Formats: sequence, C-alpha cells, structure tokens
Amino acid sequence: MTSLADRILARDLRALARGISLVENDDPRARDLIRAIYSQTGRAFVVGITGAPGAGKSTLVDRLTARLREGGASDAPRVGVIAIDPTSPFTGGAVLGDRVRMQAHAGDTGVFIRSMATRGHLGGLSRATRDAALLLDAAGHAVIIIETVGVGQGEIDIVTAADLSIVMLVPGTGDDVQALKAGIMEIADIFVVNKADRDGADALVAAVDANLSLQPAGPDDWRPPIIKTVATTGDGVDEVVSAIERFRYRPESARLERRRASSEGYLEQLIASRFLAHLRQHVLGKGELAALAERIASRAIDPYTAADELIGRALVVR
Ligand SMILES: Nc1nc2c(ncn2[C@@H]2O[C@H](COP(=O)(O)OP(=O)(O)OP(=O)(O)O)[C@@H](O)[C@H]2O)c(=O)[nH]1
Ligand SMILES: [Mg+2]
Repeated sequence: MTSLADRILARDLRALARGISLVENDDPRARDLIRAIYSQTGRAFVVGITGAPGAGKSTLVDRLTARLREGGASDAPRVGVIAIDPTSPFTGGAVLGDRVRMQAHAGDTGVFIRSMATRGHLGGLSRATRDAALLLDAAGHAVIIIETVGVGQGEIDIVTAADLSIVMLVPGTGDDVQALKAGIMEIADIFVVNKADRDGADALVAAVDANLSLQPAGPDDWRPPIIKTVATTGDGVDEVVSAIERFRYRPESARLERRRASSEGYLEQLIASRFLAHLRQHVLGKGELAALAERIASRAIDPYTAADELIGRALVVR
C-alpha cells in the first residue's frame, strides 16, 4: 500500500486533506508524516496575512489567488490557502464567508483552500499551521497563503513563520498606530491599508509611515511599503502583487536567514513543549505540579529552586 506521505508527494489532494486533518487533530501519526515529507519541502513561498476581524483579508487573499492563477491552469503556480477560523464570538461569520469565497475557485484543482479551527491553545495552532503548510508544500503548492486574525502572540507566531508577512489595517477602526502593538509593527514586511474607499486612509498611511521611521531598518534594508487597497474592487492589488514579487526576489541570503531564525525559534518552542510533556508523563506524580505551584504561591519554596529540582529529576529519570 502506498503510504500517505507518498500519496501527498504525488499531489493526491484527498491524501493532502487527510494529512492536514491529522496535523490539525495533533494525531501521533502526524509527526511521522512530517518526518517523511520534510526533505521534500522548502520550495513553496509562504505568505502570512494578518489583520483585525473583518479587515478584508479573505477578500484580498481571494484577489491574490485569482491573480496568481491567471497564467492558465498548466503553468500557473498551485496556490494553497490556510484560513485560521477565528472562533471568537466577534467573528462567528467568518467561516460561512470563507466557505462562500471558496466557491470562487471551486473546480480549479490548482487552488487548495482549507480552514483550520482555533481549538486548543494557540501554541498548538501555530504548530498545526506550520505542519499544514509543509504538507501543502510537499503536494506541490508553490505559493501558500495563511490568513489569520491578528490579535495575539499566537497569530504573530504563525505569521512570522511565513517567508513574508502582510499586516492589514483599516481606516476609522481604531487601527491607528497607537492601537497597534509594537509587535505587529515589527513583523510587517508589507502594510496594506484596506477599505481605502473610506475616509482616513491617507491619514492612516501617514501615521504608519511616521511610526516606521522610528523603527530600525531591517537586516537587508527592506523598508515595508504601505499600500492602499480596496479589496472588493481590486484597486491597489497590482501594487501588492508587485511588492510581494520584489520582496520574494531579494537576495537569497535574506530569505535563508529568515528561515534559519524562524526554525531556531520553532525548535526552541518544540523542545520546551516536549520537555514539559516528558516531565508530565515520566517525572511528575499525579497532582505534583499543582502541589508545587501551591508551595510556590505560599512561599514554601521559590520558583527557581522548584524548577531546578524538577529539571534535575527529569535528567536522571528515564
Ligand atoms: N468598503 C469596503 N469593504 C470591503 C473592502 N474589503 C473588504 N470589504 C468588506 O469587508 C467585509 C469583510 O471582508 P473579509 O474579506 O471577510 O474580511 P476578513 O478580514 O477576512 O474577515 P475575518 O476573516 O472575519 O477576520 C466584507 O463584507 C467585504 O466585502 C474594501 O476595500 N472596502
Ligand atoms: Mg477572513
């Protein structure tokens, strides 16, 4: 029987969908799957796009996808889209909206769109998103777009795992620079000011520009462009496409360094979470962590000593 990995590498879309479900559910088989395909990945260009709920991310992603697919079915790059479903009460409509938009590319087998739910905690989601992107990559998608609602560290993790990050802002929504977390300013390679048909777009562009001037220049002197768009009509989408192209064809060293840094951060995260899982499974007795936390809270022990003690035990116990 052909393995799931082989079928994904052979661009079997049903196998791809199944693989993504495994990573989404944190199924133990997902790790073996990633192991099996990893050496065949790294070819895709991954774009992350983040912004407030309803900013127009899906509308822009849809336009970008249509643009990428223009070249005709045979030589146009395959596009994979991962939409992180924000399951918060504020954005409950997103799932339906994304479903509707997916219809636009229905029948085009060169476009694979998948929604992933924010179940569990965000660390798990950023792992699942990375792994899903690897599977899309293995299945021959040359461009992968990840859409996520930018509210917290988890989303920032997802977007920084991309080769290029787009931050979308909207005028008149309190998306002004004061409202932006410093972290968001720093992760953007391209700013898109969408809904530029509304008042205040130029003021928002000026505010972002002023704020950017305060930031140190990036490693290769890339200054994030700030592009006004009306995603619904397609205005400004050409500029976004050309900014993506310019970024994509920077010196190879810039892209490699970014991937190296992102891999380092991810490896650290993985080691930390697996070490903790090992502790819970093989070192700690039932309820021991909670009991230790109680002793820390009541000042019976300090947190450094407690951690040292557990780490010491973890290193001897097998
Ligand atoms: N006026 C105006 N409306 C827009 C523009 N772009 C998107 N919209 C509308 O804004 C609404 C939200 O668009 P989406 O593309 O679903 O936004 P999103 O950021 O993907 O939303 P979530 O995934 O729910 O966070 C839709 O009704 C769009 O038609 C724009 O440039 N101008
Ligand atoms: Mg959306």
